[in-house]
Amino acid sequence: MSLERTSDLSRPLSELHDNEQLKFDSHYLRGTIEQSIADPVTGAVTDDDTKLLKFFGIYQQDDRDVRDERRRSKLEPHYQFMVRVRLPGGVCTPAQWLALDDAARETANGSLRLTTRQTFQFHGVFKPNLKRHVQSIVAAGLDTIAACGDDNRNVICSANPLLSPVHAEVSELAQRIGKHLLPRTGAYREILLAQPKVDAVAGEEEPLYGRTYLPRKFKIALAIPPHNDIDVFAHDLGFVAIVKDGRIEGYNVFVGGGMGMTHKVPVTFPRLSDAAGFCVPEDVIAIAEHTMCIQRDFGDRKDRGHARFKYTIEDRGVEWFRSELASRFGQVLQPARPFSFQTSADYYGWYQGTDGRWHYTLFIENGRIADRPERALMTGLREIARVHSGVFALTTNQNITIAGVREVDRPLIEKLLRTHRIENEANVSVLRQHSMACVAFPTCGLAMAESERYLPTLLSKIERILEKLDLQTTPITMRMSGCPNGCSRPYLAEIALVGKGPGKYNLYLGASASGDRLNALHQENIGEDQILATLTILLGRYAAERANEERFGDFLIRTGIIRAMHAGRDFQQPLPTAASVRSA
Ligand code: SRM
Ligand code: SF4
Repeated sequence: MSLERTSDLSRPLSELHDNEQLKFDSHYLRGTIEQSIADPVTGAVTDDDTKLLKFFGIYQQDDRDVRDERRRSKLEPHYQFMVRVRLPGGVCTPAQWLALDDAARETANGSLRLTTRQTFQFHGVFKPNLKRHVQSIVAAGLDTIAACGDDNRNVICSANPLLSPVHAEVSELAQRIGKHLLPRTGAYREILLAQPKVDAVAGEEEPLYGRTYLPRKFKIALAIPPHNDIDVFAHDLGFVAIVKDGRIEGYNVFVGGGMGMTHKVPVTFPRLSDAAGFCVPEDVIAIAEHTMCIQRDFGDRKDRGHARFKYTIEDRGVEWFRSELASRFGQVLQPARPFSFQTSADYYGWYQGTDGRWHYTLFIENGRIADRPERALMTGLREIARVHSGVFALTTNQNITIAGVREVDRPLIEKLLRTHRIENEANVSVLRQHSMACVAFPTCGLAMAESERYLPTLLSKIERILEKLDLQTTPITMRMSGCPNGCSRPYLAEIALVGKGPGKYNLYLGASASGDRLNALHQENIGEDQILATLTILLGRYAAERANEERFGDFLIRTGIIRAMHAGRDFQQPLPTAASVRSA
């Protein structure tokens, strides 16, 4: 692997990944998207335009449930698009909620999907509806720019801005960082919003990104201790607010986190970020910009499997980063300051903010908002949006907080929750409240196994085990991903299942509950029977042997059943475990 500087300006494009040439030649992401969308012969766009459209929050997909059937019938795949909204900080107004709900019904598959990065996804948007769909999002005062692609993604932060002045300040900062790092190309407006072309020289330059943008996606997150709801160590760049007497003194800066890996390719691995230092609030945006630009210039542009910032940091070290940052920023980061996290879970139900207003965090199973016979979630939330005077704050655990409810309005919101049978208490076990699954089938082109559609059933079976052991009120984080890319941040769950093939998963165990310790591979390629058998044994031991208040992940580490993993290169190796457990 090369440690040379690898930005588009320093090496011939011919030596780099094909995507670099594509970006370079795309005229700031225009490519032939316009023609591809207009082509009536196919429901798809060209391969190159598929890659470029990602920069605008749009993924081409096909319905994998009918892929084989259509192939047999000699039909092209059932092409459709996933559209992801850019929502820095995860906040929208009730009016925006209603507009997105309308868009889901009119030009998508009738559901909304809350993501692990605090935003909305639409699935099942067909090509003839694509522009109209995006335009309806933009008409609501939102957009989809840079929600995907080799750029700075949605900036996420501790969820609810109305909880306290500190939360409001962090949320506002997340929005400012997101805005500052936005691509400036006019392609989005021209092609998707049908606005007139702007002057090529004045309007289309990308001062931060250049013609080849970033080597890969770049993710920024801001956390407010003691709550690590955003899993701050899982992101390329993390800021942890250091709060004293209700005032933010500054932020600890963490670099080089990420989840994605490829099965059986040990040079790929999830990684927790390293502390790089402390900065004052006024410097955050400059540090975010410089850090992103360091990755722009030094990230691997040849091997996309090695192109995330976590590999730049792993290869070069955090001291190298500190000095590179200092040379660009003109200042050395101060030493990181002490802080501690207690949990990465959401606080559910009703709670009060510093100004006396109420907030209700509603559990949304795997983030999917749709009406089911037993639970009219989509209708219920629409009815709430019609009367709610605060905001909706999306959490990175795929849930929603109905935020800023006045005392006088609380009975009405409670009534609507009850009428549509969507309140937490009626539906959700403690285990389920601490669970997440990525989308996977039928839309995700990379899925190897089911996730969103399977986790609810599996949880019901694990709930029965917990009840027998009298553990039903004990919080345990459980996450599932349909492939090792880790979109549900599974490597930070106490119990994680990562898809290997149809019905088969790798079982990872032993992460901390506060998001500062990765789990480790325990069993490979196992099906449901084996999963339940293993968990029955381990949870049984936990029920019998745990120390007071000890979390399941910590118990597994303390007893040596799982060896703690902090960073990488040996993450994919199966670990030695107690014989009794191994034979389960
Ligand atoms: Fe993800 C790719 C869904 C959060 C790591 N992710 C995908 C795609 C777009 C599949 C594709 O490339 O064709 C998935 C679309 C599925 C679908 O049908 O909707 C997808 N990722 C999701 C979401 C919707 C999962 C969810 O259930 O909520 C999340 C959307 C977040 C958002 O709003 O922006 C989502 N993805 C994540 C996270 C979690 C996070 O960022 O906190 C990760 C791990 C963190 C990280 O980036 O390291 C993540 N997604 C990936 C990767 C692996 C990247 C890597 O470094 O190797 C891929 C594959 C890729 O980029 O090549 C991927
Ligand atoms: Fe798709 Fe894999 Fe992400 Fe799940 S983890 S959404 S299967 S890319």
